Amino acid sequence: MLAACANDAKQPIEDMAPAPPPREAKPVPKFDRDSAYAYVEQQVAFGPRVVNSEAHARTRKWLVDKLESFGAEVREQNFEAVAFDGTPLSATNIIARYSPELEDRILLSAHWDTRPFADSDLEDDPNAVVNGADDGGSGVGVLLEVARQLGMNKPDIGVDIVLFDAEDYGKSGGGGGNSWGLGSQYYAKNVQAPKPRFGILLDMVGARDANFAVESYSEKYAPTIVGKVWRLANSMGYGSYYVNERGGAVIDDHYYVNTIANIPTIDIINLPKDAEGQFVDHWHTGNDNMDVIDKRTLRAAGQVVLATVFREAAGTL
Ligand code: AHN
Ligand code: ZN
Repeated sequence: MLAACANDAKQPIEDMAPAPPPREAKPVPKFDRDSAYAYVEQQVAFGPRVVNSEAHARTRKWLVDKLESFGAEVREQNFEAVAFDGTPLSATNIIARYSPELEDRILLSAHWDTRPFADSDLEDDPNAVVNGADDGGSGVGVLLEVARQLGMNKPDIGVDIVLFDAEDYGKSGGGGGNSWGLGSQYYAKNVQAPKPRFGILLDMVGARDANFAVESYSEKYAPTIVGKVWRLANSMGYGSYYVNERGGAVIDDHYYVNTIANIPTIDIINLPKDAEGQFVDHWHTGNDNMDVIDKRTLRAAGQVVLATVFREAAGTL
C-alpha cells in the first residue's frame, strides 16, 4: 500500500484513475432457521418430488410462487432428458434472479428433485420411499430463506438462485456415466450472460452435527472460494460444521457447473467421518425424513451463504 502510494506520487495527477466510490458495507441479514425448517417441512409434505410425478409438479409451482413472492425474477428452464434406465424425464430447473441488471453475480444452487428409489445398501425395506428431507429438501429450504432475506435486503451484487431438477435419477452404484445431475448439465450447457463469477451448491445441509468436509472437486476447481467460505464460517463460530478436513469427490451438480460452464463452484455437503458409506446413513433410505433435520445445521448453511454474498458484495470476503 505504501509502496503503491510512493509510485503513484511520481505520476502527474491527471493520469491517475479516479478512486472508486467507497462501497458502504451493508449488514448481513439474520437467517431465520425456523423459516428454513418450515420450507423443508412443506416440501416433504408434498410427498417425494420424483420427476414426472404429481407431487413434483405441485412442488414446482409452489417453488416458483414462493420465489416470486420474495421479489425474484423467476424463469422455469424446461428440458427433456432420458434417465439411465430409459425413462423419459420432463424436468425443470428453476432460476430466480436478484438484481438482474448487475453484471457481477453469484450462483447459489441446490437440487429440488428426490430419488425415485431407496436403493441404499442400508435399506432393507423394498417398499421404502425417499422423502428427501435432507437430500433435496434441506438445500432448497435454506435457499428459500436466503431468497426471502434477499427480497428484504439487496446486496450490491447480483444473485442467481438455481434449483436444479433431475439430479437424483442416476444409476445406482458406480459406472453411471453422466446419469446424475441432468438438470445441472442442461443449465451448464445453456448458461446465459451475465454468467455468475462463482457458485455455491448446497446438498444435504440439514442433518444434526453435519460434517462439511471439503469435497474434492470443490478443492480442485474452486480452491479460492473454498478458502474464503471455510475461513468465514470458522470466524462466524460454525467451525464444528465447516471442518478443515478433506472429503471425497462427489459427482454432484457442481461438477457439471465447474466442468461445462467453467464457473468455479463449491459443494457444501455433509460427508460424515463415521458413516458406513460416503454419505449420511439416511441417504437414499426411507429414513430421510423430518426426524433427521436439525435447525442449527440449516442455519449454519444459510447464515454462511448470506454472509458470503454480503461480504463479497462489500469487497470484504
Ligand atoms: C453419486 O453418487 C455419483 N452422486 C451423488 C450425488 C447426490 C445424490 N447427491 C445427493 N444425492
Ligand atoms: Zn440423492
